[in-house]
Amino acid sequence: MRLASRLLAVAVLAAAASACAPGPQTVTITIHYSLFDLTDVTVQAGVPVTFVLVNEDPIDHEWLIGDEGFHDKHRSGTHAAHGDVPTEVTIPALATVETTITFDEPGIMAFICHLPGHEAYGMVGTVTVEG
Ligand SMILES: [Cu+2]
Repeated sequence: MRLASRLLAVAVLAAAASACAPGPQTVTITIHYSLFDLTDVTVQAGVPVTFVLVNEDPIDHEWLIGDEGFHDKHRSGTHAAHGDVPTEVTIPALATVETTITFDEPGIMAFICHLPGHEAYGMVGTVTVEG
């Protein structure tokens, strides 16, 4: 299952990269035992990317994506839950949540679960946005 979703994400990215005009991109990230199965994602700038976040754990997790300043703020944040902003998502236990983001600029963003202890445990990944 985890390998299958990883292969699917790679296939989707490969298809998007080979197309003349970049089409919509979908990236599936599965959370299992408090770890993301994909931690190194590459997408194209200026193209909407739908992240399908699958939480296989019996506890909630977060998926917050941004630069260093964004994460510094959230490490000390007191938000109980997220959901109004596409870059700040709470994935309830055993749920799947989709969020669509268009990255305007090339660069590297981190996605992190900021629930207490989860980042230190390893719930961290990066999205490389290519121009
Ligand atoms: Cu978590």
